[in-house]
Amino acid sequence: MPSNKVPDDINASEITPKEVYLNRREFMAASAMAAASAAIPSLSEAGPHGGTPLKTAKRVDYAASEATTNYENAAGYNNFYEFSTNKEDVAVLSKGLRTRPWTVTIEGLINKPKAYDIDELIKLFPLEERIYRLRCVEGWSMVIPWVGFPLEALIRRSEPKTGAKFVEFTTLLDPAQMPGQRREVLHWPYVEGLRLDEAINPLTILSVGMYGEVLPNQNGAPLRLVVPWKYGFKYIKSIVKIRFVEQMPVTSWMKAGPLEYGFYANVNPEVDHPRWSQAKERRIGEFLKRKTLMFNGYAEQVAALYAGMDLRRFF
Ligand SMILES: Nc1nc2c(c(=O)[nH]1)N[C@H]1C(S)=C(S)[C@@H](COP(=O)(O)O)O[C@H]1N2
Ligand SMILES: [Mo]
Repeated sequence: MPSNKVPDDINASEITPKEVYLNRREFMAASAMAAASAAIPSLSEAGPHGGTPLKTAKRVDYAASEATTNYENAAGYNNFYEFSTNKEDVAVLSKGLRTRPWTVTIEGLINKPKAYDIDELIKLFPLEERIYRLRCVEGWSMVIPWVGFPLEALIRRSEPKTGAKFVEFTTLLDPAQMPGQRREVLHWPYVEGLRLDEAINPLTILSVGMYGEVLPNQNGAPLRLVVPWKYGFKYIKSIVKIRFVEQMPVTSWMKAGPLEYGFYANVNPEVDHPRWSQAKERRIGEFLKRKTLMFNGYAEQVAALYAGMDLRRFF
């Protein structure tokens, strides 16, 4: 069940002076370079945030140099209903999630179905750093330096058949490890989906890390989707299955609130949520609200995907 309250304003403890995160950003750039020049990191060599450093082949800033959200907020203010509906509790409750060994099954309408071990999967594709805005449907936003690889690379390798029109993603189902799954907060397991052309768009990545290190559990370790022109709920975490299908998948949020959470979920300041406006957003770490951008600022890259579609109807 989606939360029934209009999102709270971000409390004062989350507001970080600009100098602090700008310095952090420079610090991050330096540490990313240090990580890149290091030998293959072993688990004992933790990065500045305590995670294993990841090597990236290239780095592109898709957030117009807007300040990167500080790590403590990105890793401490999380939506991950499998653990808790309280954003501040997710980090602690997800600490024990076992992310190794981890299998990701690629199946459905493809010529090359396969169960990949996560470490095998990660080694197949060069990792990149992508700095993207993330806009949650609740009205807050962040700028995150993700580490990942284009979903397109995995899709090409899997050779979709002509009947494949959509891609369905599924999160781990394990109530023993995920206390939130012991309650019917959502229809478990969490399911999300993309149209195939959205899935192969160059902006779409599978993320395995952020801030130069492996993903913290609360951010969706070991593998999560990142689709920066869509609302945050599309960024499904801790993926165990990717299935190619002919029909549009019915996602967990569509089941929870079909009039509130559509399949497309494109960020659109002109189409309000039934219970609140989507015209503005509060960037975590900033005081004044800023205007939400069409397709979260990525219209140039993705608007053509929706040419001729009524975006009020296909919300
Ligand atoms: N499996 C799963 N994935 C999920 C969620 C969830 O509850 N379960 N929440 C979504 C929502 S609403 C948002 S805004 C983002 C938040 O990602 P973050 O915690 O890394 O900022 O994760 C998305 N992915
Ligand atoms: Mo969200």
